Amino acid sequence: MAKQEMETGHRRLRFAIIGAGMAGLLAGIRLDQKGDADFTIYEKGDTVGGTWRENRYPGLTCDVPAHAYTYSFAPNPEWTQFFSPGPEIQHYFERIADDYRLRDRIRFNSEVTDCRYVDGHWHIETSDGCKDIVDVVIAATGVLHHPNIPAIPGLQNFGGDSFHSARWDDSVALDDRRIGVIGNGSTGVQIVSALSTRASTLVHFQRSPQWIMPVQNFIYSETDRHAFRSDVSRIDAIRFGDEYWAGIRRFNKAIIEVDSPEMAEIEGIVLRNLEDNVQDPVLREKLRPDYRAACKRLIYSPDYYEAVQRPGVIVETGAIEQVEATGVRMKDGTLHELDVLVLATGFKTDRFVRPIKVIGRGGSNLDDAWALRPTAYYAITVPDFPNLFLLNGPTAPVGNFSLIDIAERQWDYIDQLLDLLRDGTCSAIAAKPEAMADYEERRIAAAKRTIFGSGCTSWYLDAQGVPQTWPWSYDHFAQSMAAPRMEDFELA
Ligand code: NA7
Repeated sequence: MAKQEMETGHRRLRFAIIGAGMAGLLAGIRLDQKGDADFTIYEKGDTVGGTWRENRYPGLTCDVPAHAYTYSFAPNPEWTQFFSPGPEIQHYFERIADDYRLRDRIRFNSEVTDCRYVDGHWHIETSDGCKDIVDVVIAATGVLHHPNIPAIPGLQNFGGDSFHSARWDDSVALDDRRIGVIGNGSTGVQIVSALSTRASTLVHFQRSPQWIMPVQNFIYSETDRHAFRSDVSRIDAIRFGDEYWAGIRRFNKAIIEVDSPEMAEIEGIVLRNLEDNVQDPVLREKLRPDYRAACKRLIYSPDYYEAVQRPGVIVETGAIEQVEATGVRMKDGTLHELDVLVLATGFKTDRFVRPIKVIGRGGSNLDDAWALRPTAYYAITVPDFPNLFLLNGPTAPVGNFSLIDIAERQWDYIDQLLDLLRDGTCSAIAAKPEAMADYEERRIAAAKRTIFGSGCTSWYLDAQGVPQTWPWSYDHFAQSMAAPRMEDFELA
């Protein structure tokens, strides 16, 4: 028996983790804690953090309370606000990588290009010429990181500075300049709120209006942080407390029971926010959506309505004709002259795992398996792709709650499957095709009934117009992750 097997009592497995964002770091920490020392985290970027590394735009803030958007095992008394700013979150993940001694396990600037399942092992290739052969692949590749560049004619002709929100150019001056922002998802709303006091003029190009949930983002003072440092139960009271979880359950019920009192409450709040806080009736009508609240991902903002009512801020709802050297031309002939044009136009949200070429058992290609829509059995495994496990993959819960909590629960599930590899019960495990088909049939039927399927466009919808989300209750998700249904798996 090898030395590690004697120490841990289980087979030595080699792992490749793809991505050193929130989920990839989690996988590394958990494997290490379990005694699975033989893993490499492959990261295409030059540091950890994933989405928080890539997004650096002004106003970037997580819309999940800071103390809930942390690993359960690594509370952070240092958050300075109820909703943390992006740079603090990036700093947190950098610190985690140091505290858990992960940096030596991460191969940076190494983009995985190929994963091929050959004779019971995954053969990995990276852009920097690395080849690896592993037993298990953990795909922690994230959801929102392939920028969607809109097909607006003339974009390349713009004479000023232009970039996507996730490719922010820090060298570009913003103060007292004429700035345009296309897109009003969470990103566009946060950017406009942040720049409304800095730009000389700010044009927010809005294709569809958004419902806005009013929130307060209060500061944690040094006294608060000292209290968190000296007594972690104060942090636990926030992240594990009844108030936070009751809020999650209420919101979750609203999403899945669209005619519930919980949804009526949300509708009432966002409608009052619009009616009470936008004074100009013309602007108010421009900002009024014609679809139900939370159909698109609900935007939480303390100050968007205030921002768009500042002098020099224009909400432009006309159709864009083209981009010209000096600005954006509308179909009615209006030209908005601009120095800076920000594309807050979202992401290609069907790219899960891709563009990595993934070839599974018998030559199955993940691109083919996902030709209709990306999906996975309980969001974790795909038939014919044994020992490949997804974190925050397709059909996992999304909504205004912590993806860290989701990934931790998914890891607990994956870990139970890994135990079967570790103890020699099997050397390969994947969901049965019939279990996958049954899951998808039930999931799609339920997803269409959620608020996300109630008649709007959004990044939650797949190419067939079906929400690519977990459509049941959060508690059902937690129960499902607590214990895999072993009869749904093929063991080899
Ligand atoms: P989103 O939420 O996908 O928003 C993208 C925005 O860009 C949305 O307002 C779109 O309008 C708009 N858009 C996209 N293409 C165009 C074109 N061609 N012309 C005009 N407007 C366009 O992305 P975000 O980055 O804001 O947020 C993504 C998630 O990141 C967010 O939900 C959080 O989870 C974090 P549309 O509504 O389609 O009319």
